[in-house]
Amino acid sequence: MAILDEISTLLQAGRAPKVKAAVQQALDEGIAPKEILENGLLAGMGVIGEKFRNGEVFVPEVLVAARAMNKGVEILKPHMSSGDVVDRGTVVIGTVRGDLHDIGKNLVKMMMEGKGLKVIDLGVDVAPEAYIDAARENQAQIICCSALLTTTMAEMKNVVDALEASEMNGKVKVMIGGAPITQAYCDSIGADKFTPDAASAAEAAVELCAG
Ligand code: B1M
Repeated sequence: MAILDEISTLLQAGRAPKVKAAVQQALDEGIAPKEILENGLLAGMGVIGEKFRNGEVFVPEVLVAARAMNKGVEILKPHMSSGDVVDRGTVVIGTVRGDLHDIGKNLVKMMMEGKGLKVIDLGVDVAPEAYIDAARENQAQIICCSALLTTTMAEMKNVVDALEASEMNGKVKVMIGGAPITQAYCDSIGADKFTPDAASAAEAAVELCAG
């Protein structure tokens, strides 16, 4: 669809206000929010990621594209939530210490809120103790850690270890995800659950809270 290609192109150019307007236009045309996300916004981010890897664009371009992505997601967010006032549990989420990537984390948050979970968002560059303090303060059932760098994913083990050493051990589950994360890594650090994408993370979180 033309408007989805336009969203992708505008995002790649980092035109945040125009991305917002185009996302709204796509919604007005009756295109499903999930399709706008996957075939418009994420498609554009995929192109930027590929160009970044190949050295065709650099950090500033990626940054403005990421900002445009977040603005587009803001418009979609109310349309992706179930709207039902249900309380299925509380989750603490953040990107691990040393890591500033938050687009995937924000998507996970959005999907979880859409499933009726209360999400406490700690942002990026989150120290292990901060996850545990927030889980304690908010009586959360799950700590969710996102990491995009192979150099920062090791922080997830620090979160698991800090939790095990605290009085919260056994009361809170740890879920992990992000591009470099695998099931094997999850098993190796003793985290409770790995999911590869935002939708499956939200489903797993609902199951863990129910269990
Ligand atoms: Co960065 N970066 N970046 N970057 N960046 C990557 C990740 C990289 C793969 C690019 C590349 O080289 N091809 C590479 C990592 C290489 C590696 O570690 N092996 C990289 C690098 C090297 C860097 C810097 C070191 C670059 C530099 O400064 N020289 C630097 C690090 C800064 C830091 O964090 N300390 C850096 C900086 C940046 C920007 C700031 C410019 C920007 C981030 C802006 C922002 O997030 N606000 C940025 C971006 C945008 C990217 C790419 C292009 C896109 C990432 C993204 O948002 N993808 C990325 C290349 C790529 O991935 N193609 C890259 C879209 C997003 C929806 O996907 O986050 O994977 P993702 O989330 C998915 C799943 O992984 C999953 O759900 C989401 C969708 O369903 N998921 C979870 C995520 N978290 C989850 C948690 C869960 C479950 C599922 O449970 C809890």
